[in-house]
Amino acid sequence: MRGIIEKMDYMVDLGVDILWLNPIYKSPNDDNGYDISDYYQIHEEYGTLDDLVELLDLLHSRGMKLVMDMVINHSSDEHEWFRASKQNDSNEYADYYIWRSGKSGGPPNNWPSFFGGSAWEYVESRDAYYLHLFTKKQPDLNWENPNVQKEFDRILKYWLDLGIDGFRLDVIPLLSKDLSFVDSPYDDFGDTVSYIYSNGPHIHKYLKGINDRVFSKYDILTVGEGPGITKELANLYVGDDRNELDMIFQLEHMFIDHGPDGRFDPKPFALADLKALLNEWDAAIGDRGWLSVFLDNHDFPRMVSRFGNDGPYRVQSAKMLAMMILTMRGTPCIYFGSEIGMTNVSFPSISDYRDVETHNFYQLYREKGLTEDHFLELVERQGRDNVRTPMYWDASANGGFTDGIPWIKVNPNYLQINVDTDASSEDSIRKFYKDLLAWRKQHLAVVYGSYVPIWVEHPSLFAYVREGEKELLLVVLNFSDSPVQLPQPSQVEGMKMEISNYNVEDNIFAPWEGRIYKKV
Ligand code: ISL
Repeated sequence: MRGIIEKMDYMVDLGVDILWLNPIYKSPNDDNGYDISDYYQIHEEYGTLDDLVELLDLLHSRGMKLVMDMVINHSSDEHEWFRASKQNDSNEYADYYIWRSGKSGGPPNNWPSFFGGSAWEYVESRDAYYLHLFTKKQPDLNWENPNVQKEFDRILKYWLDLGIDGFRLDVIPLLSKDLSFVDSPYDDFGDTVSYIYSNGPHIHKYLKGINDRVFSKYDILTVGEGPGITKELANLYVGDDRNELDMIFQLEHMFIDHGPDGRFDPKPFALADLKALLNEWDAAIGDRGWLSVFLDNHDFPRMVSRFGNDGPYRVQSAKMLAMMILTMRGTPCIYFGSEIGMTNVSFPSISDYRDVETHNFYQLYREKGLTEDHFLELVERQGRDNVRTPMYWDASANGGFTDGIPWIKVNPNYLQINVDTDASSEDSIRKFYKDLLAWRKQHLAVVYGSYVPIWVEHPSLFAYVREGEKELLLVVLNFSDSPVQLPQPSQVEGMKMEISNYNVEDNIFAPWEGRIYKKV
């Protein structure tokens, strides 16, 4: 937090409105803070409560807001609730978690955990299994228990009373599960499991309850992370008449290149698939709900490496992707470092990686006979540590992030890709983001206007019209390494080019070129 305070001017200068912090509560860090052992304490490695208050005041004085992450589907197994719960089935906390007896010498059902292996762990003192949809150090809380609900009312109020401006709510559709625990028909670990586990029978009762008792009492933003929320179900969470959440992060496009076994089972995808998916989501949400627009976050690869070209067209494609997330309909979310075009990383050994998901799947894939080198290739493409290296400020040791030892090695390309180098380049990506963000704030059609896709069948161009009360904008983005002819030049007649990453106005779109036109 001292580091963020120190870099406040950087965020103000860029045009950031809201800062979302990943979890900073007390945690044994089995899953980078998504395993909370005390919901009322700040983890000392991030700073103190005083630091947080100072950060919050500073953000507010500079016109920004703070959204904190909150993990209410599971806690750490080191939380005092779980320590008590696992002792016996008669204590106050016995039903805070989901305990079941085993079946024929094994777990209660065949559910896999998102992070590999069974989702059930046996505990001798209770002669029962507890459910953990993530690691075994992340036991799922039992939301059927009114006491669990009361605990979280108190926790959420505690942070809101401190003055924070909202929550990003982790894996929110998992809060209610089908507790009949019917076997999953799938025998893979893929993202399909999120559709089985999510959207349980009481999910909307729980969310309406939290909204009624807590959220509605404050002027805040709530955004639910939505693995397993389908577009058909989305407006049940964010519809304007629902009183549940303000918006969700839908994740379907994050799974677009995952095969049946999930992220380490890569599958090619075509731009047409991505376009169709995003266009369908926009149509499903319509004017009733609201989404966040993003192409990367702490769980998925760097957007320039995944959706752009992090080789010869790194700068151009990073800017073009910025144009996309800043002009589609929804609240854009920028993950740190994308504004300087940070890329995926490739470490030489599995021991260089920190993420529990990577290590768990490494064990599983080794058992299946995969070599370390082969698995490393999969991790380089999809592992979460791609986005979890430090921020690179300059070309000094550790990218100027710390004089200490960072939790993970830096990407050797920090020598070229850092804030200093970017700033001194005529082609600065950050400057492009800054100008685009400032432009966006002057063009409300981008925020409130309708969204109408065009040229939907085109294999390389992603294009759409945003129309507000007073203006009409056309966005055209070339998602390819080759030049592309503008399909219908008549479409841009009577329009003026407002923003472009090449600044050449002709009928050919260069590789990864993006343009925003405005009707005059
Ligand atoms: O990436 C996934 C599977 O490979 C997703 O399904 C992922 O599990 C999902 O996005 C949930 O993520 C959130 O909850 C996890 C935590 O590890 C992630 O960092 C968090 O964003 C458990 O708390």
